[in-house]
Amino acid sequence: MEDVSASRYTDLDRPPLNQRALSRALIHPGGFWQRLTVVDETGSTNADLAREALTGAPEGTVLVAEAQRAGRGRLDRRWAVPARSGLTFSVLLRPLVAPRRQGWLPLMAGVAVAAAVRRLAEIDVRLKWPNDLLVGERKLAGVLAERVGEAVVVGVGLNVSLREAELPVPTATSLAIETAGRTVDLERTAGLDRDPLLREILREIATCYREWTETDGDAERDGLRLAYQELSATIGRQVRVELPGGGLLTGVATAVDHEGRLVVDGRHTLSAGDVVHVRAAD
Ligand code: BT5
Repeated sequence: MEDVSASRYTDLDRPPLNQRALSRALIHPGGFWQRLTVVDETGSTNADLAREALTGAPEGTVLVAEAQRAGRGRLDRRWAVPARSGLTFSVLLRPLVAPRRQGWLPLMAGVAVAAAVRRLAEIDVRLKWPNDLLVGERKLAGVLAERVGEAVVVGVGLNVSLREAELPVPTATSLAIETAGRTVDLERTAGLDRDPLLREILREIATCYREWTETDGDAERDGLRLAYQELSATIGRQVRVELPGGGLLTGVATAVDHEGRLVVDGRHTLSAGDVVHVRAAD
């Protein structure tokens, strides 16, 4: 993969996030978020928070990095963006929810990020199962949920100001690319400012997560399943699923079940760990 860590865009184009302002806006007594740290650079925010989870960091801890040297995707893949061109952060959750329902957690995060982005950037973002955020066929953001004992670290990478030439893969896109050509007025509301975007995303995650845990993870009862279905770019489509063992499954994605698994042709159920890739079939 091309090295995109060095960017020819200047600091002025990409102002840093303000940890104090973010903390002031998000952390209140009795609120969900407990601690928010912004670091200039790290390996991976997911790896860092996983370590903190083991030493007892509380639910509601947030770690944001302006740059990552080894951003993680699923299955040992990478997440790469130039410094300050996107949002790369992780949140620590300790869900007291029946284990069989915890498959919904990463999907819930996808719904929350999509809702916030749709609201601020006014873009038709959809979810590719399990939790990629797509605009059309191109990937705007990815979510990585990793279990650490009883805790779950949910990491989000969202492309904000990347230009075409900076995209790490041709299938990627960014808010700047998707909102280019809008009038100045729309640009202002286009959610290219990372600070309000991060606030909105974190507020949405807290709201969705609380609703979900209050129903003991029952995606049916808390409306999550419906919200997910409405945003889904996968359900109803012909898909080709690559399985880790090299197998291939084709069929129509018919639903997401009560455990967050993708149902293909009404009879095959797939959890995220059983899948390398879900593609729209040609
Ligand atoms: C994901 O994995 O999409 C989850 C990405 C999660 C990244 C966040 S950043 C903060 C936190 N800390 C971490 O270390 N990770 C999380 P996956 O579905 O496996 O997709 C990875 C694939 O997306 C790569 O193999 C590339 O093809 C592609 N990709 C890499 N960087 C991308 C980018 N910036 N935009 C779009 N696609 C990208």
